[in-house]
Amino acid sequence: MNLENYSEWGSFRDIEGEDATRRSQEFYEMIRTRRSIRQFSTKKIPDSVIESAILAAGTAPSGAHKQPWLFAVIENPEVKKQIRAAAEEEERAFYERRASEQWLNDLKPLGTDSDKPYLERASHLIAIFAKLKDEGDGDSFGRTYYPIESTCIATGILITALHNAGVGTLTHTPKPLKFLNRSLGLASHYRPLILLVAGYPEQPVSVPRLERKSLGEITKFY
Ligand code: IYR
Repeated sequence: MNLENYSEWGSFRDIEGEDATRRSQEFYEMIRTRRSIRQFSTKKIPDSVIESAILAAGTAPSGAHKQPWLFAVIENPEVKKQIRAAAEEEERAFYERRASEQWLNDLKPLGTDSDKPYLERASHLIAIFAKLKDEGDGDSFGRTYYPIESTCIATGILITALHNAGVGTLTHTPKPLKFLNRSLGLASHYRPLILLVAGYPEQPVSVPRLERKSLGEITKFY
């Protein structure tokens, strides 16, 4: 292993015993209250919260450190309106034609339909793109590696950071999402992955009754 490009990283300090346990439990207590939100108020998220959450997302590991992601932050009511119209068109096709009976059945507990008022109401939409190529010099393109995996990891951190700051999110994925490239003027090597709805939940906050799998169900220890 060639360590020529390495330098000392002072940020890692050993966290011992009880301290480690307490911190891991505190983090779990914080994140276990995250829920997908489908009723948003119109209250605005401060710019500073959006900015530091995106900086947090940008700390995700990525293939060959290419950081192959773009977070398109949308607050403009006209752009939201356009995105809502395009998303609802795809959703109507999904609910009326594309979705199988089984899929529709699986969605029943969530009570969702093609009406997506939160795409206009919520404070922000963050359209998340994976860069399938990197802009190089002039007309040439550089490569990116594992752009989709890397961007999904970054998205997880973004959702966690927003939740930690009291912001509710919904990972909305109308398919196909190509209309986002048109609405936002982005070339096709930007692959739209998720339209993240971000804002403050309408009070009192209401979410579907559901249970999370236990540790035993989601883990195998060797
Ligand atoms: N995209 C649709 C349908 C939908 C699909 C899944 I998988 C969900 O977990 C929730 C909804 C919609 O947003 O209504």
